[in-house]
Amino acid sequence: MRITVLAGGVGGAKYLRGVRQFATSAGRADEVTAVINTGDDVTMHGLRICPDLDSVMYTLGGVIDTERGWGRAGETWRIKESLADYGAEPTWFGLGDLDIATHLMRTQMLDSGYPLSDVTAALCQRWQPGVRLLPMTDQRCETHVVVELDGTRRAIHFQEWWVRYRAGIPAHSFVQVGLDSATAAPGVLEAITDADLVLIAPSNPVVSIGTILAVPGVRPALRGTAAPVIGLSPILSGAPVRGMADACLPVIGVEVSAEGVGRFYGARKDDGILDGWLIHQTDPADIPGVSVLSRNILMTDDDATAAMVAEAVELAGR
Ligand code: FO1
Repeated sequence: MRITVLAGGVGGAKYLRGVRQFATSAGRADEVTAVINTGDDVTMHGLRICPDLDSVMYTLGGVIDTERGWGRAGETWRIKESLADYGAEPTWFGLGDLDIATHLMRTQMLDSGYPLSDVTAALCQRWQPGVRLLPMTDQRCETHVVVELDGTRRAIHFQEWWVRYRAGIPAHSFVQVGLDSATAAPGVLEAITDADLVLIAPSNPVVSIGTILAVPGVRPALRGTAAPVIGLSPILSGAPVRGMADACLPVIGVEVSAEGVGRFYGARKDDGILDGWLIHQTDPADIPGVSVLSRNILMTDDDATAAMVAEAVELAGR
């Protein structure tokens, strides 16, 4: 089978470990393509940083810091400390020494004119993630957040809202800078239209999955593909397991629940993208036109996640 997964960072990376395990399990040799959100990307200290691509690449490469969910295991922070001694801003964003090697490689390749998809493929030569990683677009786009700060309303980068302010200042809206003029990266639309199964990872529905869906051509590809589109709810018992989906969903007026997110994605027979929706056994969800499957969806380990993928395949078969 050709399986295509739309995913963001930390939750998406964990989910992709399970998809990879399912795809390589007994008697299977599925091809997995992951389309990754790049709206979190940011330039700092002259380096282009792609948090979601790196979380997925490091996680599947076995070198992620599992406690943080981002950056490298065994990290040191000498350069960060030395930058802070120079008073170089921002000091609130943690760039590890090992991680900086990735950003230096990416930045010099981008500056030489290579598109982000080629850069990603080159970096993956080293980490061998075992799935094909595609950025959602090669064009630079960034999620900015319109916030209320010191009595004035202004836009700050998503990373500043999330890392510096811990999503603790009121957000009025998310702005996906550059997205309306972006084009899907090479292979992205084909990966959706030619898939046998499309999976929506339990990533942030607003700033990760929502951003991928906003890339021109992606939503029509999802609505037109012959493949079933099955999502895994990122909200269990009214809250995300990790991350800040509960801080983002209210900003766009979506209820923080499995049902709320499922309705936000919508049924493909209407103007949405879903055929199926896996939710946690504690959550009710009635989404007209969507087959809802209720089971334990906690990704406790790769086996548990792989079992969920098997469930999605079974649901897709029906
Ligand atoms: N998240 C934090 O909470 N604090 C950090 O200092 C931080 C640094 C960082 C550096 C590189 C990178 O790839 C990710 C980093 N993240 C950090 C995580 C990042 O903000 C989030 O993982 C994604 O943007 C949200 O999915």
